[in-house]
Amino acid sequence: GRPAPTAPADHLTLRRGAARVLLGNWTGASTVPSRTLYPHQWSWDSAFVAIGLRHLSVRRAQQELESLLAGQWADGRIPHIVFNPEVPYGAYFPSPDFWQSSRAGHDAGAPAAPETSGIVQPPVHALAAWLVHRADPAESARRGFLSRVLPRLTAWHDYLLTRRDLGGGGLAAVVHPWEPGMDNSPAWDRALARVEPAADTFRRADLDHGDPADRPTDLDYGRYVRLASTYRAAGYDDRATTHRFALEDPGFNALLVTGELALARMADHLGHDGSRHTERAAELTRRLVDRLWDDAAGIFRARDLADDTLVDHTGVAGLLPLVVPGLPADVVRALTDTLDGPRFQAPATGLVPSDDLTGPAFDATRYWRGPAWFNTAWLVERGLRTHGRGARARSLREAVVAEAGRTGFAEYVDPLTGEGRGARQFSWTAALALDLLH
Ligand code: 2M8
Repeated sequence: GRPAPTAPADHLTLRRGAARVLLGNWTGASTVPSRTLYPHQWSWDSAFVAIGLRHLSVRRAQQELESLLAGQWADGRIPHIVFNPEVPYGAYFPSPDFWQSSRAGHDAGAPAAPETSGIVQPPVHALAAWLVHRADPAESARRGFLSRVLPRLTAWHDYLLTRRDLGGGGLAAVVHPWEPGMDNSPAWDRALARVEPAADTFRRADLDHGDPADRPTDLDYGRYVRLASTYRAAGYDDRATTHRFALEDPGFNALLVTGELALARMADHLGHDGSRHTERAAELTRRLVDRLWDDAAGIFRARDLADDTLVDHTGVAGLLPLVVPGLPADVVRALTDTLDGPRFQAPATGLVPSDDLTGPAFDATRYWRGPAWFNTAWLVERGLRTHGRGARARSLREAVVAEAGRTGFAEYVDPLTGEGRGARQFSWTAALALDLLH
């Protein structure tokens, strides 16, 4: 059963609590996802954080994105981690000496400093930049915010649509389970089984702070390390390596569509012609539906480029294309039916579980194999509003706000019991709850 609800905190208390989390996790130029588990800057975390931070300080929200962009590579990629040199060695694995970006990634365009990882995360940044701009257009204009970030965000999307179009189908592929942000989702199990795990010569730092039952397994980590070190050995050059792991993820590509639409608005706002981006968004939307929509299952699925098939797996990433405005109406209808059907209905929280509740791999506590997350709920809420499902959006919004407050801004929530899991005072949980309170 659900734990007894605490007295419903009023919105003012919640806003203050969320603000305290964001102030506490601010390092001076950016925000750590968690002081304990994730002590550096993460790519899509920063985008979500900026979306919430804009309600507290537009200036800081801009800085959040700008400091991430300081780690961008010359080939356009935005790395999934920008390392803070002041964090002690061993506080997080894999650390800068594993990725060796400035040396191993030199030819691919890694900056001499800061040190970064060599892989990427979902492209939420253009949407975040546009929302940050809109929060205070005058301050944005004064600092030349859009004109500084637009070329960089364009280069980022160009990287994804050229170097990462590994299937030749006009979508971006992910080459590591950390890239779609849902590390140990069952969506990757079949593809990962082809990867020989690295010998256990590394030390996981996550288990110093997290319950092993909430985290990926050692076998998962062995494979994560193998894939990353193979990429590193190829100088992180997508042309010089045959990726053992290459999939088109529906969440990642749906975010790329919303990102292209945001770039179009930014370009128009600056008096440039945004139509190139509008056209790209329309083309990406068509590809997304052609290549990843599974009509029989009523959900989007990942495409495994090793054998060019859809992965037989149902997870929250397959609902995220709801954020795409140009989705065909019958697809939207099927997606909202799936959202409200037995596979995703978690009455203990009202949030959206990360995995099919009725599926064989569902695990209520283990990270991206079942728990409900706040960033995916925020995206689904936005998608519901985009498609005129106002009442349904409202109930999800209320769930996000209530659960964030009740769990002390937990990283994720057991969808069967409502118990908070993982880190607390987690940045994107606070940021996105704050956003939905506005
Ligand atoms: C988790 O991923 C990192 C690796 O990038 C980890 O497990 O150490 C994921 O939840 C990812 O989506 C998130 O961006 C990151 C930091 O919050 O943690």
